[in-house]
Amino acid sequence: MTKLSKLLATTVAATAIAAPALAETWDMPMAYAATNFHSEVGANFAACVTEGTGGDLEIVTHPSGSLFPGNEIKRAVQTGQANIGERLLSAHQNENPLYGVDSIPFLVSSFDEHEALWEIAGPKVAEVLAEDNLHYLYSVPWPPQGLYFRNETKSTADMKGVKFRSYSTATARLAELTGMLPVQIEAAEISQAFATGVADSMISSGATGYDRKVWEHLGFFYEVDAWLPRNAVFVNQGAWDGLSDETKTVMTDCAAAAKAEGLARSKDYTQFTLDGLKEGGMTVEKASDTMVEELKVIGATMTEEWLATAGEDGKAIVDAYMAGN
Ligand code: PCA
Repeated sequence: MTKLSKLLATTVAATAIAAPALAETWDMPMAYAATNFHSEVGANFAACVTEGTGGDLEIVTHPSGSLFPGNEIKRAVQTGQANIGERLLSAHQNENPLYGVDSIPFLVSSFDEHEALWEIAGPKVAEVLAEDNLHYLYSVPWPPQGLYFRNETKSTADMKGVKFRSYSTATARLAELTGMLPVQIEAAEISQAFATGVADSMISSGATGYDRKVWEHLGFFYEVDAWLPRNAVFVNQGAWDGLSDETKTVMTDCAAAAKAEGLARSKDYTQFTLDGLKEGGMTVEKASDTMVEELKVIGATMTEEWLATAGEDGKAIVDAYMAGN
C-alpha cells in the first residue's frame, strides 16, 4: 500500500465508525380497529421505541388490516415483508396447537386466571414463535369471549344451521359441535358479513362487537366467558438480530410497558364495551343455564381434543396451571 492509500483507508474506516447509524422505519401491521385498545397500545409502543431510540428506529403502526389483512400478518413478518407486527395467536393453532393454548374452553374465565395460565404458557409459546423465525416482544389478552346472535338463542337447539363467523380452529370447532356453520372472517370484515347475511353469529369479546357496531345487525350478546385469547407482537428474527444492543433494550422496555398498559386497558374496555352494546340496542345478559351446561360438555370434548394434539408440552402447561389454581 502507498502512504496515500494507507492514509485514505484509515480515514474511511474512522469515518465509518464515527458515522451515526442510519435511521430506519419499520411498518407494523395490525388487524384491529384503530380505536381498539390493542391498536392504541401498539401505537404507544411504537412512539416509545421511536422516542427511546432518538428516532434511529421509527415504528409506524397500520391498524385495521390496512397493510396486511390479519390472516397474512404472521407470514409477512416471518418472511420479512414487514419487520414487526401484531397477530391473534390462536388464529394459528392449525400450525401449532400451542398457539391455541389460550382457547381451551372454560379452562380460564377471568383475567386473573388467564394471566396465571399465560405465566406458564408464555415462555413455551415464545419458543414456538422462535421456531417460526419470530422474536416475541409482548402480548395482551382480549376480554372474555361471549356469543353473539342475530336472534334470541336459549340453547344449542336454537343454534342448528346458524351461520357462524369464526376466527380460529377452536371457534370453528365450537360451531361444528353446536351444529352451526362456521365461516372464517377477519374482524375488519365482520360488519359487512353481518350486514349481508354471510354470518348471523360469532364468539368474540364485547370489544370487537363494539368496535364494529354490530348492534346495527345483531340483537343478542350472551356472556359465556369461554376463554380470553391473546394478541402478540413479534419481530422478524433477522431484523431483531440486526438491531444494536441499545435498541434491543429500548424495545424490550417499551414492550414491558405495553404489556402492562394493554392488560389494564383490556380490563377497562370490558364493561365499557358491554355497556356500549346495550346502548346500541342489544340485549346483553348471562347465557341461560341450559346453554352454559351444553357448552361445558362441548368444552370438555374440545379440551380432550386439544390435549391429544398438543402432546407433552400442552399437557405440562395445563397440569401446571391446574396444580396452582
Ligand atoms: N376479538 C377478536 C379476537 C378475539 C376478540 O375478542 C376477533 O373477534 O377477531
